[in-house]
Amino acid sequence: MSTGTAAEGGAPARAREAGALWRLAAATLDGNWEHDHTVPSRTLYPHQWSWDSAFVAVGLAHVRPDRAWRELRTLFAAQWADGRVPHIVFNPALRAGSYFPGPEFWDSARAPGAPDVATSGIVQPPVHALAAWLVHRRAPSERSRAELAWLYPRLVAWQRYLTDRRDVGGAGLASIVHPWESGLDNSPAWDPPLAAVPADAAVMRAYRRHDTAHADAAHRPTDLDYARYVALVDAYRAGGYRDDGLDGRHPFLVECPLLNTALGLAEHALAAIARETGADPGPHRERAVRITAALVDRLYDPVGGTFHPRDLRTGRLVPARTALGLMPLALPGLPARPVAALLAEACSPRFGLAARMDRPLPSHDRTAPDFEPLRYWRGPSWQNLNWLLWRGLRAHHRFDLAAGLRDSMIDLVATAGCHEYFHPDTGAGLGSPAFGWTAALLLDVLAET
Ligand code: 2M8
Repeated sequence: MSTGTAAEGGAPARAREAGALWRLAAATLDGNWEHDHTVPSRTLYPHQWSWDSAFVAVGLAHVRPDRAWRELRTLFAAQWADGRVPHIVFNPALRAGSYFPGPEFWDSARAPGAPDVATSGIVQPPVHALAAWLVHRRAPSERSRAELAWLYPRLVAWQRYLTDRRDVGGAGLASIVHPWESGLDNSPAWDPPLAAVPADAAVMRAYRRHDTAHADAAHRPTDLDYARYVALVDAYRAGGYRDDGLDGRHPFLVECPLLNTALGLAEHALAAIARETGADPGPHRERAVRITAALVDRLYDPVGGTFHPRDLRTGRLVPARTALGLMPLALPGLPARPVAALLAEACSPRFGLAARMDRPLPSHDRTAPDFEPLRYWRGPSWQNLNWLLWRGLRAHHRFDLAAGLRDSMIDLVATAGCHEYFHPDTGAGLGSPAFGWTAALLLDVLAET
């Protein structure tokens, strides 16, 4: 696959292509808009997803800022009393069975502190403060300041939930209780901790998977994966989605490098939002420093030169080298050594980052035996990971590599459309064909070009 939109045709052709891509991305977001939020995909994911909405807001800021704010407001209107932002907010207008596991499975209504609307009980990476800040920065106005002021206490409560209730390891990082909380559902990073969760694939005969009706089963998590996903929700829901005492009773507890990178990025964004809304940015800056230090201390392997999840059940780092490990580069305060190591890791044959990329960035080490180019988060290229890394490269002044990654991101959509994910060798589109964050984040990189 040839990457680099500058390859043929010169500047006017490039500008024409950028214009067409812009219109495609804006039309995709319009098509996925659903009265007060954006669905990730009309077929596969017809409700509102937490981190999708944050990425989508970043894109909407370029074309429909009113909707960007609405998107975030709708999500935060479903925030739980303890501060958690649920990973799915269900659209009550949809028929039962339009997604598995649906509202009846999560049964949030019975959980203390859940909102009136039905939601899931788990979370996703907290990229919302960053999104809110970027939406405001795109076109600061009285309106955007008012939106920031509305969101600020909610975003602070969201951080508190993660840092106070989810710090199961007691070292200043949040733990995830389900692979879905990382956003990278079936990443090889979760194989060892997930293997310890007792489950039988036959359990899935009692349920109807919705995803395999809309996507190729060979591209999706297996039935055994799903049996374990279901078992983990069962366990968490049985405890009323409470977080006290998780250590003794929950079978999956992991410190994730991506979720904790987002946690640190959120404190940086909250410092900026606090400054803008008349609050004190100091505590946010201090927390960003502490989270960054805890990430390095707990999840960085100085010998291997990358970050790994820490499985709290065994106390050990999970050995797989996945794209999760590159994500701390997004933190502006990351010390020089891990920065240099992550740049080397990203530019190695494992991930192939370059100023001119000949293949897209994979979500997993392409030299690993368990690399699967077609299966979801086990190899394919995803635009949200590309975008976070792109921002990190710019934060660390690697504008050459950032430009290479940006060109690759643009090329993927130019070649295949706004697909959910892409084949890491050919760039062919995989998963849902009209996917929210792919469209949104493309707008953001095009706007910076
Ligand atoms: C995928 O996750 C959901 C469960 O939350 C699923 O597989 O059904 C992941 O790609 C996740 O990161 C994403 O937020 C969600 C909606 O796009 O789909």
